Amino acid sequence: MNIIILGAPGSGKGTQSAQLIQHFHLTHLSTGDMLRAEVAANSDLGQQAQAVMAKGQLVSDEIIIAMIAQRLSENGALFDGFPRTLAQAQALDTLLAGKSQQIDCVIHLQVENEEIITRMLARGRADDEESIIRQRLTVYTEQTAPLIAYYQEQGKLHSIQGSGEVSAISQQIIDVINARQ
Ligand code: B4P
Repeated sequence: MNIIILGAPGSGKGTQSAQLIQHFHLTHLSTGDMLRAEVAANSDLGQQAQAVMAKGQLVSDEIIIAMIAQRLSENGALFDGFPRTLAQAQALDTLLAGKSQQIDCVIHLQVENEEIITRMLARGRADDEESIIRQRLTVYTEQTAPLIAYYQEQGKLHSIQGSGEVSAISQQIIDVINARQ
């Protein structure tokens, strides 16, 4: 089973992924976590990525797709924060088709922008400064939100209200995934 968790920055993708990988025993593939690990290791890729992330922009499709391609397994995965562009989504479809797999279900977490800003200011990660958060929300609208229609047309999209108790949101997602199996 391959599942994507899609949503604006701060919508709770990482938070919900932590619950879902335990419940469904999936491999967690978070491109944000991978990039932060590269930054922490001060690798060439990390140095490149840090500058881009600090501005609230997306790291290049080429780098991201290569990172994911290296980590795909035969057992299915939970994709967290990936894909974020149409090019990434199409590349993922091609990579999975090469393994006779496909995306089974896309969970779209919906949260109002003002709640997102409040959450992220409270989190206080390096890229959680208000002007950067607003930039990331603009990038989301322009480059990532088109994926909602992409997966809707394939009949794979499930939109879930992402505000409220974390455990109640997790349960709704689990119910949606179980209903598709
Ligand atoms: P990510 O690491 O993907 O992070 P995110 O979108 O900021 O956060 P997420 O939605 O996971 O929120 P979280 O659960 O932590 O991306 C970081 C950067 O990496 C991007 O800006 C980009 O530069 C780069 N990048 C990553 N993937 C890329 C790709 N594919 N292509 C190009 N570039 C890429 O939740 C946020 C906060 O809300 C937390 O403090 C949490 O505790 C809180 N929260 C969660 N659920 C809540 C709830 N229900 N109620 C109240 N608070 C809640």
